[in-house]
Amino acid sequence: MHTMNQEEKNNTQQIKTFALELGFDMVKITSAEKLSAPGEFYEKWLQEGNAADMEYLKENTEKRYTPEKILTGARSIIVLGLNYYKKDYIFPEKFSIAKYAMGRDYHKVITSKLKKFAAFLEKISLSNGQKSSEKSYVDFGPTMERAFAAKSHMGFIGKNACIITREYGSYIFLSEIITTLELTPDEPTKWKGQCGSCTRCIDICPTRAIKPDKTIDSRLCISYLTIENRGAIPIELRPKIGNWLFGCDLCQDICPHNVRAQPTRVTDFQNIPLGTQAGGSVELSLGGASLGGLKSLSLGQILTIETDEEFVKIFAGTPLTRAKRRGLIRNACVVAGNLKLTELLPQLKKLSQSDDEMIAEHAAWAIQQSCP
Ligand code: B12
Ligand code: SF4
Ligand code: SF4
Repeated sequence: MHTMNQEEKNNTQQIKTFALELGFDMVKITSAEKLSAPGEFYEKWLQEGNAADMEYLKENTEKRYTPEKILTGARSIIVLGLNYYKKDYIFPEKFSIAKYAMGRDYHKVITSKLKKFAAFLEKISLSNGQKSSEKSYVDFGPTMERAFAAKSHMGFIGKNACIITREYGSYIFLSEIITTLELTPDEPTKWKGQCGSCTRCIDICPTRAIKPDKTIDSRLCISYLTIENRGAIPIELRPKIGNWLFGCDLCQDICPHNVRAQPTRVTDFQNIPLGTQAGGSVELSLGGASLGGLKSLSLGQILTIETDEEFVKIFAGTPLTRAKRRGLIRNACVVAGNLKLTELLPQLKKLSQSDDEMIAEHAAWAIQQSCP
C-alpha cells in the first residue's frame, strides 16, 4: 500500500514538473469521478436553450461530466492552464478582436504540447510496469473544462462564468488529460478568490448575456454571435456589438482580478503573419495592400475577400478561420455600420449586391447606419 502511495506521489511530481517544462503555466490534478451537480447544471443550461445553435454541445452530454464514459478506468485528470494575456492591438479603424484570437490558434499550440505529454505519460507508466491510457482535450472535446478546473482548485468561477486564477486572472486557456493513472489530487489553496458584491462584468455586458447563475446565454453573447453563429446577427443586437469584429473581452477586461494578468510567454500568441500558415508563404494582397501581420488587418481588406479559398489562405493557423469567410464579412459589416465608417461605402455597396443574401442584407444595414 505504502509503495503504491509513493509511486503515486512520484508520478504526480514528475507530471507537474513536465507540464511546466512543456510551457504550461499552471497544472493541477483532480480525481476523475463523475461531476453529478455540474452535470445537472449543464443539462439545465442546455434545456433552457442557452447553447443556441452549437449542436456539438447537445450530443453525448453525459460524457462531458463523466470521465469514465470517455476513458474506461479513468482515475485522474491533469488540468492544464496556459496564460494568453497580451495588450490589445490598436487597429487603425478602432475595431477589436478578442485577445485569445490575436495569435496562432491555441488549439494547434496546445495540441502539440498535449501530444508530447501523452508520450511522456506512456514512458512513466511503462517504467512503473503498469500501462496507462490517456485521452486529452482542449476546448472542442466533450468535457466540462471549467467544472474540472474549479474542482482541481486551479481557480474559482466568477460571475462572468470564467475560471479566475490567483496567478494570471482569467486570461488562461484550459486543457486536460484524463488518465488511468492514480495521482494525488491537489488540495484547496489558501487563496479564496471571490467576486463578493462586485457586479462589474454583469453591468458592462452590452447584451445582458450574463445570467445570475454565473452562466452565459449564448444567444446574446457577442462571442457566440461573431464566432460560432452561422446565420444573421439579430438586428436588435447589432448596435450592441459595437466594435467587436471577433469575440468579446468586455466581461474579463473589466474584472478587478485581471489586474494580476501577466504577458504571455508564448511567442506563437504574438502577432501572427497572415497568409503564411497554409503550407509556406502565400503571395497575396488584400484589397491592394500587401499582407502583414494580423496587427495590420483592416475591415476594408476583409470586405474584399471574394472566395473561401482566399479566406483560408489568408487566415489559416489563426482562430479567425472559425467564423469562416461569410461570418467574418458579416461581422465586418456590423462593425463598419456601428463605427459609421463612410470610407467603406464603396466596398459595402458592392457587397449589398452579393448573391449571398446574408452578406447583402448586412452590407445594406451597414450602409443605412453610415448614412441614415
Ligand atoms: C460553448 C463555449 C462557449 C460559448 C458559451 C459560453 C459559456 N460560458 O457557456 C460561447 C461561444 C459564448 C463562449 C464564449 C467564450 N469562451 Co468559451 N467555451 C465554450 C466551451 C466549448 C463549452 C462551455 C460550456 O460547456 N458551457 C456550458 C456551461 C453550463 O458550462 P461552463 O461555462 O463551461 O461551466 C459552468 C459549470 O461548470 C458550472 N460549475 C462549475 N463548477 C460547478 C460546481 C457545481 C456544484 C455546479 C452546480 C456548477 C458548477 O459553472 C461554470 C460557469 O457557469 C468551453 C470549452 C469546454 N469544452 O468546456 C469554452 C471555454 C469555456 N471558453 C473559453 C473562452 C476563452 C471564451 C471567451 C473568453 C472567448 C472570447 N473572448 O470571446 C468567451 C467568454 C464568454 C464568457 N463570459 O463565458 C475558455 C475559458 C477559459 C477560462 N479561463 O474560463 C474555455 C474553457 C475554452 C478553453 N479551452 O480554454 N464559449
Ligand atoms: S463575452 Fe461580451 S457579450 Fe459575452 S458575456 Fe462577456 S461581455 Fe457579454
Ligand atoms: S467583474 Fe467582478 S463580479 Fe465579474 S467576475 Fe470579476 S470580480 Fe466577479
